[in-house]
Amino acid sequence: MIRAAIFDLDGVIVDTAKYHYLAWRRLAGELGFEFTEADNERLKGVSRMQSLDILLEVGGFGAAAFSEAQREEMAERKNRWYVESVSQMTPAEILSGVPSFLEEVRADGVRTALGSASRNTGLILDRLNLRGMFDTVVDGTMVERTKPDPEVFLKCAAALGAVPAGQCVVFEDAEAGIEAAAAGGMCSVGVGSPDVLRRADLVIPGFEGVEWRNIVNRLSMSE
Ligand code: B16
Ligand code: MG
Repeated sequence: MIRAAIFDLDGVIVDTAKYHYLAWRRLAGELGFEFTEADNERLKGVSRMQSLDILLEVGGFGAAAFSEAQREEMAERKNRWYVESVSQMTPAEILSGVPSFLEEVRADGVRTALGSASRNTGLILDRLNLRGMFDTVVDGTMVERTKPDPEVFLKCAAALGAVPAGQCVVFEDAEAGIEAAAAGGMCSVGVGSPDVLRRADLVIPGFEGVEWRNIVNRLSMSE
């Protein structure tokens, strides 16, 4: 029986990957190299500092090329550009089918949580007017270990009233997030392509036309 549904933010509720990409690409440009959309795929679900390390590796910079202070400054510079973009977001950018899906989940008596690696989660939820749809929010400011560690999802389950992991389902667009769900003993629904989200219990392309009860039935069949 599923008692809690935990949602990732970027790539599940809203497509902020494009804003992350524009900001990382601008930083790469200032450092004198090109950062492609394919490179950007590697940053999905990964924390800000880990993303910076991947970007610097793509640019051919070795681990010792920059001091800790320089790396912090670069991550902050990127974040300022990113925040400028997401501050302009409106509820129209919520991914198709998401609001009605969340309503169905809640109407079924299932508790809802948002579990994201992003330290900008609060700002984004306010811009989208979505805070009221989640019983709890755990974000990148509240965890020590990033996905694929299950900490963020386990904290969601705890905050929802110690819901056992076996009664939680996680909706995720990143491989690291699907692994985190499995590591925490939770089942998962991948949002995106089955080729990428191979380890998910079930994969959907998005929420448009997707019914909550149908997901529950399909998950119980895959048990
Ligand atoms: P920030 P999620 C993740 O959010 C993004 O997928 C990832 O690309 C980003 O680097 C990370 O948040 C940190 O974001 O710089 O805003 O703290 O997918 O876990 O909701
Ligand atoms: Mg994501």
